[in-house]
Amino acid sequence: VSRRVEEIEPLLTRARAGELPAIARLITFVEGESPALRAIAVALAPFTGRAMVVGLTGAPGVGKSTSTSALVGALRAREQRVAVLAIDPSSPFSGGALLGDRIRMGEHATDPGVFIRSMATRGHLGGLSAAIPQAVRILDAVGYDVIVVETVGVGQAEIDIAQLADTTLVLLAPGLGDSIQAAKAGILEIADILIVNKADLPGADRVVRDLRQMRGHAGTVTGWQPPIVKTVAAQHDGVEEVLRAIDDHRLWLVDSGAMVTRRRGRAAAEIAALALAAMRSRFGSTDSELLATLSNAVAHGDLDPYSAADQLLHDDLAL
Ligand SMILES: Nc1nc2c(ncn2[C@@H]2O[C@H](COP(=O)(O)OP(=O)(O)OP(=O)(O)O)[C@@H](O)[C@H]2O)c(=O)[nH]1
Ligand SMILES: [Mg+2]
Repeated sequence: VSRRVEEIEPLLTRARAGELPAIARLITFVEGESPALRAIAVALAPFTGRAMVVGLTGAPGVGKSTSTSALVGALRAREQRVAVLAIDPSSPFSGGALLGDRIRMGEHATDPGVFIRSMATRGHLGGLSAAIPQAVRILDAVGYDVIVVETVGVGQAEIDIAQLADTTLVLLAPGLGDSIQAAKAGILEIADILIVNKADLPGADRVVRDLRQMRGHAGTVTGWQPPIVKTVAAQHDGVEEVLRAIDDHRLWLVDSGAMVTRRRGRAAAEIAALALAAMRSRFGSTDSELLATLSNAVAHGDLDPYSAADQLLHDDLAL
């Protein structure tokens, strides 16, 4: 490992100096599941844990990318360095999302304090749960103050984002029956901050009312009740309020000790995802000699499958 660390050291130095191509290269390593990732993780571990990770999720077209862009602008005004990971779940729902994001976040394209990257999760065992945390670690270690992770709230993705983020923003908008959808998907349970975007359209106040009702007594146990913020992201309206809500939530996280608990939970999920992926690649291949021998024994009734699995895990043959 040490030799490999030396090989990647110049790249890490450039990335930590804020050179965008070097940072992009590191993220490409994550996407390609490069063998260099191990050495990168070893070298970067001491620099992690400083960034604020903000998750942003919601139904397709609700205004996530527009909101992210507005949020980036507001954070830049505070002179914070910001990284954005837009997760493309490679589902039919996200057609054209990447091109659209490039246009909507284009205003930050020439700002050296902003890193924007779309990541596809197809091909990763465990999707978001395996790859994205590693990308977040890298962006944290190279010095971004805030990392915004945007995911479409389809299927499992929004659950993963709540696990990954310190603060999860859930976006809704009028006209899509969104609040009802949200309740069904359990989105309210993962929201630290609820945002009703497109407040310029009719029906926004009704969504706010619905949310208030559904929110009910949420937070009476934890001490954090998700605030509801109205925005018109397309006009940067309400973005300062969102930023204030994020600040408030961060203070609560630190004061209540929830930050430590959340980050420990995140680390546990990361370790489990990596361990399971390693086990799958080690034991899942049907061409292993040990597995062939054990299968033969089980098929002949010389061994039961539980004992065979134990032997496979311990990598020894004790027939
Ligand atoms: N009227 C109105 N339109 C908005 C507002 N915010 C965003 N939009 C528009 O809504 C459309 C979708 O916005 P996006 O930011 O791409 O939404 P998204 O949630 O990122 O979409 P996907 O990534 O495809 O899931 C765009 O045409 C935006 O211009 C708003 O506050 N008011
Ligand atoms: Mg988008």
